[in-house]
Amino acid sequence: MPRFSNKEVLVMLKEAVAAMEIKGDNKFGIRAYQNAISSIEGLTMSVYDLWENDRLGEISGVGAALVQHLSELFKTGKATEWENKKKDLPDGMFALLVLRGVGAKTAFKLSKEFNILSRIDALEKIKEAAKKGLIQKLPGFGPKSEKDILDSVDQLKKSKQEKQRMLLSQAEDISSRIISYLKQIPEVNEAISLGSLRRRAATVGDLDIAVSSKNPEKVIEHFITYPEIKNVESKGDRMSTVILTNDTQIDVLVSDIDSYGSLLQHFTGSKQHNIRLRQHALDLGLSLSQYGIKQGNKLKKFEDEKKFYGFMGLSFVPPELREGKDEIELAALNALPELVKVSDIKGDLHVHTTASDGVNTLNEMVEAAIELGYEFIGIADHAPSVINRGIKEVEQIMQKRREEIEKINSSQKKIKVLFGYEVNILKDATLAMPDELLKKLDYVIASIHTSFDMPREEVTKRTIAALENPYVTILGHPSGRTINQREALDLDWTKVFEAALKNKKILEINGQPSRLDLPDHLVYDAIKMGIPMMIGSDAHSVTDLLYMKSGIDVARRGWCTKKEVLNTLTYKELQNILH
Ligand code: DGT
Ligand code: CA
Ligand code: CA
Ligand code: ZN
Repeated sequence: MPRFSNKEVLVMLKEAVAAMEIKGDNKFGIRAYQNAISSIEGLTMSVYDLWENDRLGEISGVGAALVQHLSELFKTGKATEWENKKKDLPDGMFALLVLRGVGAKTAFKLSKEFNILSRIDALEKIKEAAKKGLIQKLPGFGPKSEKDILDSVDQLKKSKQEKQRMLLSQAEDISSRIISYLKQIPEVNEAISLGSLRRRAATVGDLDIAVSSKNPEKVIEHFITYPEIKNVESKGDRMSTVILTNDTQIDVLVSDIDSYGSLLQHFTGSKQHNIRLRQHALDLGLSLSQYGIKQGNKLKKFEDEKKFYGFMGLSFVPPELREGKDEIELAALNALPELVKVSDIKGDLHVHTTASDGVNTLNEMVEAAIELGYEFIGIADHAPSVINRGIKEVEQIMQKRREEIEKINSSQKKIKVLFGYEVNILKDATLAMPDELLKKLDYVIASIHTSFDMPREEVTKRTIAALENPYVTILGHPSGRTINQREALDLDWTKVFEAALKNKKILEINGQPSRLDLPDHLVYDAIKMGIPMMIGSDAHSVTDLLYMKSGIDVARRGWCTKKEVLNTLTYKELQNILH
């Protein structure tokens, strides 16, 4: 069975709801499905994973019946109940639900009117009808709704055509497999990834791999026999481009050992950085290439990059900074920032456990944090729902949790455990937990997990309201994006940053590979204004704690030094800042 993604599950649930609406099903039945949808939309874990761990029942809003449907879906590939609901309705209508402004009733009406029976040509047919101006003639429709439908079809097409960029983490997996393959032959001296991967960009288009060798031809011959290759696009003495079976493009570049440094510099980019560097070289009467630096007719070769930069009077520019800002001017003054690094991190403040949607217990997460050498670990489970359980019960849960944490803190000296929650910023801009409970915590991460699609002004106000709450410490994954899946919230960042500064709040750099949020260019802007960052792994398991490294990548691309990052502080220093 395929592993269904949350997104796929959501599409199926939404189609079932649409069918129920058309058939005029019972309101409570529909409500149950809608609750499940909004709760799955806010989940940070995969529903499929939860099923594998027999924990579907723990998703709030997902009752016994839905647990059974989901289990059937994951086991057999289909959920009979949902299929039955859609029986007797034209299949084509469900393909229309993805269009902006098209709900169940509209989709049904359009599919009847234009005889759209199958999913396959549904969008083509509706586009045709819109182009002919037939939609605006229907009762209840007008020129505006017709244009919306047309635009929305075009947008969908475009986003499907655009080749998706890989997540940095995926690119890294592929590149490390290729590099270990390359290193199987003794002719490979060194091999590393260049381009956007080396610059640690959040997404990567193609992979660029550099090799140093005394025998470049042998390296190329070896490379093109890599088993995952679908097609060899080009093959030269020192260069080859291939496409893998998963459609990833790989450029391999081989150089002699004595000019490897120049090759690294040249193909690490970015293009903008290289353009500026070339200008800097020209000003010195030099010209640059992947083979070295030319002064008149004389070519000087460089074994390593540091010497390459040094020859032009520049200090080494870390790859994360090579984006064409003012890194070259600063390198000339030896004034580049000393970027934060993994070993500066003294703890993690965004960690989930089995108390919410994590897969490891409090004790397991604490043990793992000790292994990592952390001084502190902040447990920030999703806060228990006050609406479902009532204040009294939530208070008891918190009391019990506090005792568990105290017990760990008093029984050993290696690590301090902090008690926080990740609290939802609701659609109406209030927090999902009242102040009287928030103030009992060591700190609070406030995050948006639902209703992402809000107009700019409204979602900005919603975010600022959270920043103005005196008990909120950190704004979690502030942009709300998930890469390749969900756009960032349409926030007015200047206003958000001003509010963070004024209220002395901290912004998270969330290290989950598909979030990487705050995005790097916004980190750069925020720290310029003096707003501190907290790098959180958002771990939902022991191994996820390593997402700290991905967060560090983002921080470095945002020019963060140690002093801008909260969790480089010692536990003592941190205590003064938290509640
Ligand atoms: P990507 O692949 O879209 O994620 O971004 P990059 O930065 O890896 O871009 P890519 O793969 O086109 O090129 C790698 C680096 O090589 C790029 O940052 C600049 C450098 N470079 C230098 N000369 C050339 C050239 O002639 N063609 C290309 N494509 N890149 C060059
Ligand atoms: Ca590339
Ligand atoms: Ca390339
Ligand atoms: Zn979250």
